[in-house]
Amino acid sequence: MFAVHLMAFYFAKLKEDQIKKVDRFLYHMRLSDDTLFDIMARFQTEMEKGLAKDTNPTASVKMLPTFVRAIPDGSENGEFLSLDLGGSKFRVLKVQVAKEGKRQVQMESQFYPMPNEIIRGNGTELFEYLADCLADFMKTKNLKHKKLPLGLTFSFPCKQTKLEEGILLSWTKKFKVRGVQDIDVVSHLTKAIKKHKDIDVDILALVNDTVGTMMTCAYDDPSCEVGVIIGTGTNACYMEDMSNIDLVEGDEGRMCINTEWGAFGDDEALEDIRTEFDRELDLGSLNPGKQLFEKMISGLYLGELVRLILLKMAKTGLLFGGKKSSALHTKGKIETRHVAAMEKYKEGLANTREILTDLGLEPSDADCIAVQHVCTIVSFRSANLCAAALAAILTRLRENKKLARLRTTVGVDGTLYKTHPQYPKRLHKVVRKLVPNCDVRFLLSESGSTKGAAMVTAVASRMQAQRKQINRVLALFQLTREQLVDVQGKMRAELEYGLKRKTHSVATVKMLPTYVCGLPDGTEKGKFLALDLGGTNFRVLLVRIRSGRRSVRMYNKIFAIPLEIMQGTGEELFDHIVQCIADFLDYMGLKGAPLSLGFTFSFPCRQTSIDKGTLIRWTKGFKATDCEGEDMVDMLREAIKRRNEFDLDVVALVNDTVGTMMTCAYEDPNCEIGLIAGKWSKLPIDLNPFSYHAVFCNTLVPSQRYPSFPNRYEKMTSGMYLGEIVRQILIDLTKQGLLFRGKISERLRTRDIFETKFLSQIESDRLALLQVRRILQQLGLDSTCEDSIVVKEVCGAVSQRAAQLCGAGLAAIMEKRREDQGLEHLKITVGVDGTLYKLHPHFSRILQETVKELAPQCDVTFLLSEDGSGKGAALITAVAKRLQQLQKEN
Ligand code: 0WK
Ligand code: 0WK
Ligand code: BGC
Repeated sequence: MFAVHLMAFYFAKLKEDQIKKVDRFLYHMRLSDDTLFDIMARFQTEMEKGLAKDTNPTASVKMLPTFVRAIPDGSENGEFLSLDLGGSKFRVLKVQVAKEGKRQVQMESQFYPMPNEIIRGNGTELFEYLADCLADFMKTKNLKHKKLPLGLTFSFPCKQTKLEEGILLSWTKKFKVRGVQDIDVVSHLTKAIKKHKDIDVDILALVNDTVGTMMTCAYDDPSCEVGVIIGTGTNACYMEDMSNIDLVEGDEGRMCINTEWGAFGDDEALEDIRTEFDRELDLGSLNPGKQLFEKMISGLYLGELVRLILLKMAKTGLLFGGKKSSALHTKGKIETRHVAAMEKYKEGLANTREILTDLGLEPSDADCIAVQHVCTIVSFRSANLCAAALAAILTRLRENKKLARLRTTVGVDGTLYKTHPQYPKRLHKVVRKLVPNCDVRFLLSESGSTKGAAMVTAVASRMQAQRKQINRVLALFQLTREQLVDVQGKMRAELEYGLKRKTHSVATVKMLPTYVCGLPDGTEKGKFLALDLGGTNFRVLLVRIRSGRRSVRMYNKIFAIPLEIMQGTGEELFDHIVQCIADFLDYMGLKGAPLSLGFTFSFPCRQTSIDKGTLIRWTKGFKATDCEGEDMVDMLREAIKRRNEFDLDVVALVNDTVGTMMTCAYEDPNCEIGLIAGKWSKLPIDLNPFSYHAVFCNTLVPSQRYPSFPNRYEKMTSGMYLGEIVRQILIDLTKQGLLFRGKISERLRTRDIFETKFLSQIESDRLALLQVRRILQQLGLDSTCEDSIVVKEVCGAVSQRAAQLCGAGLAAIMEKRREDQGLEHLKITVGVDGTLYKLHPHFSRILQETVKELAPQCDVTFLLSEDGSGKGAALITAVAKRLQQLQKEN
């Protein structure tokens, strides 16, 4: 028994000595916590540099966008092919995702050798070899008759501008194939596959193995948002906020970033921790100066590092009594599987002796203990360095989410992580030490990255199919130049129809004379009352016109027109209007003052004089009875009489388009057209000597030619309807399962629930997708990023068509003005008003571009009416009063 204790003491002492000896020799490889925190901070800086547009070109950690925007959501299904190139083995797989709706994945795979002459040959040979393996696999699995989508796991740094493309930046690990760098590997593989006439494959996605690993694990654990490979090579990816990725358009949602952390330190950022052995290994590697971080971590290098250390220790007599063997001198003789074997708990020392013996050495016990500890230090440093970089990524995720504590899952794969006995434990422990405010679950990827690649391909093909269907719907709203010219031509014809006595009655565009014949000449002066009814707000205004200075002072009050008044009796409506006038005059202390009144009445009226206008029909939700066919000025005068409180002279009935034109003409005499692009859309034109307002809405008047479809033009162009059109489209797309996972909310079923102001909000460039999602939430819609992107596209398509159609109509009028005046070029101003034109982020620009395109010989100024049409109505009243005065004097 004493002998046993003596032996144990001797052995423990021996071990202690050897460990100390090795610790001293490899002092630089033992990284303190401070050093690890420092490396973590350095890596965080490198990530920033890689993500930023201006520093990315010089960054060593390239932070490559992968165009993988979402993890699997369980709706993926179908049959896919997958190639897995870049790890220790090359595999071809068939992946069946979610058969009969069950959330499961079945895989059949075949490994194929990667001969040296292929991985060190030229590109054409490589891709043809891959295509041959694929063809062989499809033959074996009887898939040649099928057209199948393929996902390519390509585990090398690739610059991507889309999912199905990958420009190789550089080879790493054992690969050094000529003629592939800086080329798109997808198109080259596609070309090679095409040579096999009997297989039909569509490469839909190229993914890095880290991304495939993250997706594979995310299929089982949706909180997985990091993928790490610690295998032949090493690397990591994670889901980054789009707003932090300068290299890709858009700020919405997230995208997976392939960090390519293997190149960390290629800019000498880690020279202080790299040792002579790292430098020696690098010099002897296939890519000196490159992948320096990887060369301190991954499986392709750990064994070689140990060999170089053992060789140096032998040379300095610290091992094997200074004896060396040719094997110990031979590069690559010690592999990482040997290191893993030597670090096994129980049989580690025995393995060490066996391995050293196989290397032609005669190791002593002390040597074996020492060598085992060398392995420990080398692999421990590897785990530490990995942990430091991973901790940096986890910290970034926590900060992106603005969380005090992050709960997340890291998907891991790679032979070193999987086969080295201590590696996972060491890595987890150090990560938790470096980021105590992160609860990290490490999930080993059982089925490799290809399952993940199939997921990405499944998502890509689903998105591709969806995109096709969505594009089909959106295409309905995309108007070609020919179509716009056609609309312009039709509008032009309708203008002529409307003007001609013979065709007026059948015309859809009614071209109603307004009896506004003259523009203000600056002599107008006095106080005028104006009413502005028919837009979003009902306003009563007092307009003080000062002669000679072409400026007016305005006081106004906005009043509501309750629905029951809009849809009550005509008498109630006009009594309500007069009540508002009374409140306003009270408020202005002008009750009883004799005032002339201009009445902006924005509904189609057939006028026979400036103060006589018969309502043709109500529009815009107004339905007051006993009004259609009645003279609106009479009804107002009767209501004023009924009130018998003030002395008002209703001088002019004006459409809001005419009021808007006049308001703008007061500043710019070139203004001969008024446009309302608001909740409703209309256009008046001044056609010598009469201004007509081409009430498109009067297309609303059922005429012989269009008995039943009133307001078509307005229903495609005005704010009142755009939201409703969007709602209809969203319902249609949701029914097709293309949006909101096919779930239509109760609120979305509600007519007019999707207000046009939502379009303006959703389409504003400043609004992040998150806010779009908030709007959709208000409609009871639980949306994904993709959903929000599609909703934004739908809004854009609908508002673009509206603006273009408005532009085509306006261009028709301008061209008529120009030709009527026999001008080669017409310089003209359009006075504009209306909430859609004023508030929608793109409407006015698209409308103006369309006019420019369709009426190139017109030099058009668009003048926004700041004061509304009420001012115009007052000016028209002043002009009418002036002309009346003139007539009296003559
Ligand atoms: C298995 C994955 C593959 C990846 C490999 C990395 O399916 O995509 O490249 O792990 O580990 P290695 O084989 O290099 O040890
Ligand atoms: C403001 C004008 C008013 C016109 C309105 C149209 O003062 O006469 O009806 O613009 O824009 P909407 O309010 O329909 O957007
Ligand atoms: C490559 C990475 C790959 C990693 C793991 C590295 O050498 O650059 O793209 O993810 O190895 O296979």
